[in-house]
Amino acid sequence: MSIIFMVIAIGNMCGMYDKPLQIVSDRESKGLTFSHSKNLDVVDSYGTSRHIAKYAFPLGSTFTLSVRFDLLGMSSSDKRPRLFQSSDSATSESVSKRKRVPWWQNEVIYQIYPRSFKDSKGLGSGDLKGIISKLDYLKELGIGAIWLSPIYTSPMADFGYDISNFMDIDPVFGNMTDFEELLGSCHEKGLKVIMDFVPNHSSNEHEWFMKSVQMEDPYTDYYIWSDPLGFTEKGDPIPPNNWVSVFRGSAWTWVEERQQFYFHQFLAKQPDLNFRNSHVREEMKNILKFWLDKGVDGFRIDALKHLFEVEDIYQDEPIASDSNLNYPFDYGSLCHTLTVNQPETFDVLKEWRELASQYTDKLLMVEIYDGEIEQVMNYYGNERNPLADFPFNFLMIDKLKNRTELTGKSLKSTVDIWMDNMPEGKWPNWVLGNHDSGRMGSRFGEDLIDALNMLCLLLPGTPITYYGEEIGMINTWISWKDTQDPQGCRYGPKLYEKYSRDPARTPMQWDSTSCAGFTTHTETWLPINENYKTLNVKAQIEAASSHLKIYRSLTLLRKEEAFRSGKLSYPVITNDVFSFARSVNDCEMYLVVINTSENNIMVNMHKNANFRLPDTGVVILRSITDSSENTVPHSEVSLSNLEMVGGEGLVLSLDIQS
Ligand SMILES: [Ca+2]
Repeated sequence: MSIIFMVIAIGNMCGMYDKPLQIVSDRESKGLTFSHSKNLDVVDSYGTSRHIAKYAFPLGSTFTLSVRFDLLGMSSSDKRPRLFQSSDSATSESVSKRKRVPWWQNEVIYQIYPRSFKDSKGLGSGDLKGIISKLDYLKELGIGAIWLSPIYTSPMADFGYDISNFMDIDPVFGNMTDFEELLGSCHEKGLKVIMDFVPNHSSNEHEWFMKSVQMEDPYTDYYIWSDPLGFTEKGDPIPPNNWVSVFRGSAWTWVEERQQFYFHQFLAKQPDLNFRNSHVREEMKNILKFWLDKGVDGFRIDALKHLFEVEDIYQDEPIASDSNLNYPFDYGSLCHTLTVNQPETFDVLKEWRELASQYTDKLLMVEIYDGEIEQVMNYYGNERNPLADFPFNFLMIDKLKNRTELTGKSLKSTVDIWMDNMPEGKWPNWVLGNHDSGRMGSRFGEDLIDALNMLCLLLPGTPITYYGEEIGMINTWISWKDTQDPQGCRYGPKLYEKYSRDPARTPMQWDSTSCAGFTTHTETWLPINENYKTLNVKAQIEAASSHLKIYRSLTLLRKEEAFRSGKLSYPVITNDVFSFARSVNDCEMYLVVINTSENNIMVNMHKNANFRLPDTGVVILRSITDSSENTVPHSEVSLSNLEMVGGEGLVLSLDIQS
């Protein structure tokens, strides 16, 4: 007798295998792995018959699978085939036993730089309607949330990080109706929406600042104003201290009208708000409440460590010992002891946490670039005093600057720094690129793109993917004439290339038509990378294998319980090899192996191993650079002789029970 049922129902069917059984599924693959302690006959959609104990379902493709197994004569311990399903259905036993976790621990967060994602109006720069038109793409990608870089009303001196109205949408991106449509459409599709929140400063064109200049109450002290220390012989006012702006030059700008300086950690067009003023604190809470009440799912809090400066501003910061830096201009020429990570910052973050806690499951992630890991970890808070859900983990950007610095050993120590310092009970995250850093393919090498996405999506924690990294977009060279980024502009034509963030902000490459399908206009706000004719979404959907297909497979694969909650271990770490394993229930293990070198190598996972691995594994995914017959997905490979091309990543499924 045969029973036919959908694979999805397996979790509830355990215990019914007292008769010969056939499984037939024509359901689109969710990346399942089937395994059993006895060999079974499996016929896949290609008509290939296999007599095996393990079968990795093809990822991201439609298939028909038939499995026949005769349970008569099996011992009772054999009677439960282990079928690991990756559907987000709650039918699986292991999923139902797991304690409820907030959505952001299960999902991939995808950062959209709205100006560069998709233009719906034919103006050459992206907008909200453009994002709405690509939601199906995002859903199919398998991400769970979008984080939008700022879309608020802004004079765009720092591309939206200079906000003149925190509660409205800039016309460049659309209007509030468009935003509400975007939010509603995302929620209909099961996608969360995270807003950028930029509390440290406003635009100098914000009405608060204009009223503050006029000393109009209650705005007089909304910003950080200071009398001059004195005047030079020429009659120029002298700033109260030596503090330098992140974007170079004095952090103080003189206002004739008020006969005072105001302080700005960033551009002069971005005056710092005075968080010692209770009205300012209330205003910022009202802004958060405004967006939470609209239904947004969380915030990415910008430049938080800059929120407070010491109260007594008549103190200089010490000069750094690095003589390569140009004092008094470069930000790095000072040790920032008085202007970052001040204790009051944590009090304000706590207020925001308490506000967010009045809603359900709202995510607070904070941007903290800091060389001292303890400082970064402070933003998690602790059990008694929870603060951010996580500060961004920028270690793979800060610690590993290029291919030479990226080795198996350095990757391991970089992962360890986060995992070892993270407070008890907190949740990790992984960032490999963003709007402030170069594209990962350009920093480390294009051969590593798939491997780096494997790393980011399969380590325990929340992955944050910058738009375009799923197709392996690389930095675009931008001429001085085309440079837009204020950080690049302030360093001038000779130095701008070192500092400009434009190369990683160019338009998304959708297809090979004119302007990469990004806009119908003939020009774009930043040039499109010339490689768009071959490197684009459409080409990668149509290709037999592509970065995009690997990425989609990874978002499916990480729904497996082993990746959601499994243990993390490192079987082999050498200069050339970074490997990690994720396992659950002591029976199924996934192994991720990355060849960090540029050379083809043979890896023996049994040599210098930290624990015993089985003899073989089944290939689930491999980098698109590998075309060897031996590592074709679904094939069984010897763990003593893993052939890997330069920069390759491999994901294997192992049966560790036998
Ligand atoms: Ca500040």
